[in-house]
Amino acid sequence: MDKVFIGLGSNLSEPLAQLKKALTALKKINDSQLIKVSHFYRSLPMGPQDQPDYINAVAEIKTNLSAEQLLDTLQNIENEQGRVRQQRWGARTLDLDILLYGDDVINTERLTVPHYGMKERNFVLYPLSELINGDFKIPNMGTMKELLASCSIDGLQRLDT
Ligand code: ROI
Repeated sequence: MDKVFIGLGSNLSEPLAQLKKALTALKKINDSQLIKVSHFYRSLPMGPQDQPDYINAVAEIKTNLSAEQLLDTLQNIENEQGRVRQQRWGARTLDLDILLYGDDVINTERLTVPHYGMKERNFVLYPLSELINGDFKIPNMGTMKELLASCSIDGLQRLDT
């Protein structure tokens, strides 16, 4: 089985409830197991500022699905939770991103893994750092520790839920 990390984000229609519902859906994915979930974080929007704050988290799963099969499954979950694809960088009900898929490097039309934006995104790196240790090498990006050291925690607030 491959160890996979998934980024969750929402800033519409009760974001906290959206993430909880998404985690319930992640538990039910075929040939997979939900292993761990980070704390939830409140984060300032990256992109246009005239949108609500986000709630973000990262989940670890183990899966026998291929990356493409997993992507299909995650897109189904997004769609079931009313995802509409609006403008790039705009508000969204639910985003589920494959951050890491084992130590695979994937560059296809549909998928870029490790996720291209993760090193600039504190709302990805900080929750992810709860689940993997500092010496872990993210393919093509460096260690978790190095990435954290060059990513400001500004605008990110860990929640107690
Ligand atoms: N900003 C934050 N804080 N969290 C997100 O999950 C998020 N997702 C996005 C964009 C629009 C880039 N901004 C975000 O897709």
